[in-house]
Amino acid sequence: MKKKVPLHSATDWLNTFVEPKKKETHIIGLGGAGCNIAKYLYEKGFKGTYSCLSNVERTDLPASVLFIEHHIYSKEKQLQLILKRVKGDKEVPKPDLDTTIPELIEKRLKDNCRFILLVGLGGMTGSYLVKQVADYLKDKDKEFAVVCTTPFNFEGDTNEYADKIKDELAVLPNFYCFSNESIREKYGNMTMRKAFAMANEEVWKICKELFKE
Ligand SMILES: Nc1nc2c(ncn2[C@@H]2O[C@H](COP(=O)(O)OP(=O)(O)OP(=O)(O)O)[C@@H](O)[C@H]2O)c(=O)[nH]1
Ligand SMILES: [Mg+2]
Repeated sequence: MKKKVPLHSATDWLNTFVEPKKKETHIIGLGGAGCNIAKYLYEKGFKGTYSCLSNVERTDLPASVLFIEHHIYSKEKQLQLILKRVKGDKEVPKPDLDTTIPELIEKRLKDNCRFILLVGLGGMTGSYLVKQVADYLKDKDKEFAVVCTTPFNFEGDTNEYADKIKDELAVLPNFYCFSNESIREKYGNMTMRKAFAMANEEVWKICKELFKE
């Protein structure tokens, strides 16, 4: 005897073809903080593919995350910049750093995905590259969001620099910023590790709300 196919399962089957395929999300962690936040999202089960970039090798990232070690400045340049800061030169550094987007990242930016850029503003690697990557995506008309954090008040001059980059990024349509300091304001002093974890949780909440259909 011929087996009857229930009507509802037939329509379910049809729907799988009719429904447009949702774009995959590609998460890119830039700089040390960006890598940490990307790792946090991954461990929370945030769906997507992941790339991370830092000037320090990261062996703690999950195997499926594409990690790129990338140096926008030499050891000498880093020392120069640090000394400049130590001497109290308040001029926001705009040295001749290499802000070319690394090839492997650029390749990923061409994918038909939507993107989330994660960065802790205030350092150099992430803060310098996020603008270039965001401009590239904007230019290519890609769907993307930038989610960043700003430093703790006690990080001093770093805040000045973070604010400058934040102002530049704020013109983007999907720009979100979480202040690490707000964790201390709300919960008082605690270890950096705990405060970062709490800040990362807040960034994760922001990301969860993104690209909702
Ligand atoms: N929310 C959060 N913020 C972090 C974390 N780690 C560092 N930060 C913040 O991010 C800021 C930038 O630090 P990094 O990301 O290490 O800087 P970088 O982009 O790697 O730059 P360089 O190391 O200077 O080349 C710091 O001033 C901290 O306030 C983290 O795990 N979570
Ligand atoms: Mg770093």
